Amino acid sequence: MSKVTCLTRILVLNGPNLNLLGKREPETYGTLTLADIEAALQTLAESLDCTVDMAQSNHEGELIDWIHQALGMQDGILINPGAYTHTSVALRDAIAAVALPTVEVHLSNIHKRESFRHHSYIAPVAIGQISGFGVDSYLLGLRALITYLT
Ligand code: CA2
Repeated sequence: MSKVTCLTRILVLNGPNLNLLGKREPETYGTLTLADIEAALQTLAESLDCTVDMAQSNHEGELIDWIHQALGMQDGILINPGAYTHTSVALRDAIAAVALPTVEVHLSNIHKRESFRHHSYIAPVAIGQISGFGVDSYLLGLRALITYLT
């Protein structure tokens, strides 16, 4: 008997300033670096039989280009849009346009922070939002996305 494995492909995107994780403001965002988070996602991905392609950008257009390129290449998107969560109609339109199942994640609980962080342009085009659990927001988000897709 032969076993056929079908890897689910997930694009993991991080938005502006998240490259500073672990280097600034540990009281708000913790001490883990983005590399630590990506390593934890990679380990989980292996146990969930999926691949994760991970990237971070401080530039809105670059994030949008990567979302466009995901069409036909990826099965879903896990994204922490950073501050673009609260400002970017363009990012929201890109996610809506490719229509790939998308999970929005945040390290901090955006709903118990400043009021300008309470609104997300991304949430209405995402299948769900996970906020406030640090690195676990990403890990829970990946699990939820894989469960949704399979
Ligand atoms: O809690 C989150 O994950 C956020 O997406 C983080 C964004 C913030 O604008 C969102 O409202 C919530 C900010 C990311 C900035 O990351 C830094 C990391 C270390 C030092 C300074 C900023």
